[in-house]
Amino acid sequence: MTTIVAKHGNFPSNVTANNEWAPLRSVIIGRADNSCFPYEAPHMIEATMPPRFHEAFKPANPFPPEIVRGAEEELGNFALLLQSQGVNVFRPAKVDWLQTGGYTGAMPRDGLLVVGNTIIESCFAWKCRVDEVANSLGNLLSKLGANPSVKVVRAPRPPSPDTLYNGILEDPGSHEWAINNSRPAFDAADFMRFGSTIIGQLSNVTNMKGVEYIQLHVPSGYKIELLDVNDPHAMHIDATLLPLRQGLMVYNPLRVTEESLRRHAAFKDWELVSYPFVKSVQAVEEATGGVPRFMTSAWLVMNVLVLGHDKIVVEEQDHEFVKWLEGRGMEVLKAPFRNVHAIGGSFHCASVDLVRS
Ligand code: ABU
Repeated sequence: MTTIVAKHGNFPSNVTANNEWAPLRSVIIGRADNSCFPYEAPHMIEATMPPRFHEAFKPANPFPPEIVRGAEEELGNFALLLQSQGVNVFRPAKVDWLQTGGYTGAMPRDGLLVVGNTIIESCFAWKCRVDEVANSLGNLLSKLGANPSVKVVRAPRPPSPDTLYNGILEDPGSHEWAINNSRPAFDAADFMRFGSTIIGQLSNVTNMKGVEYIQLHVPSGYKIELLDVNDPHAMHIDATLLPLRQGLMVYNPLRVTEESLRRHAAFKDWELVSYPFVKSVQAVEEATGGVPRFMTSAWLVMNVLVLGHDKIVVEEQDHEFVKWLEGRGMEVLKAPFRNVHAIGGSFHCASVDLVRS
């Protein structure tokens, strides 16, 4: 693949996103350069990462160079694809994550939650991610925040020493999650917009104080509701729910039930469809040329980006899902993304909607 660099977008006159499916006008697309494996206390790695790769989650361990190169090409291609669809695209700054001790700029969805005109920076649980947004997106946030119609909420620094593991390190079996509730912690990817309702989950990186912190900062009229999710390894909701359009959502049948979804008024009258093709992660890796999924499950197939007007971007190898979506009246744009998958996410993780209108 030849790399053609996407032109940086013109600064949007506003920021506004109220759902995951209205026409996408302006977006941030991540950058993979210099990505390194993130690292944390062993109990967090055990709670969230695939066992066969646990050894890799240590400081100063870059992802294999061919994967980083491939991922950067795929992200550049994704950016160009969106520009060809009339979407204004912004890219993070290039950061030497080995030198900063950080992870990546490829997964901006984890770090920024956009609700209405408000951009909320995540209070990351993982210490190696605390400066991720400042380093890769700090300039963009400053420029966006200079617009009086846009509200940017930067994250407070965590206490030093951090208290999130107090009581857990001493007795790992004593808590449901890998973190306690001693200070706000959340990854933005544990939340999804459904109009004035934000559906979220508690997870190994998101606690109740994190949920309360978001509720405090969203514009008035928005309410967070927590979904009952059956997943002890929970970390991000965007391979669990996939709204395709107003009134139609695919859900992960191993993590949520239709009954639990129906408890939320936001899904009243929605058609809720259980994802039909369950596969092992090994089968997925074989089908995509053996590129390892260091950080994710086979459910990453659901982590796609809806562009609005029933258009969607899907990995080019996900043939069954493409056919299924086309059968549902979606126009599917196929793009290669298997190397980005190795780094930790797919099209939804690798993007942040700034304007959906
Ligand atoms: N952030 C993507 C989550 C992927 C997974 O559940 O495997």
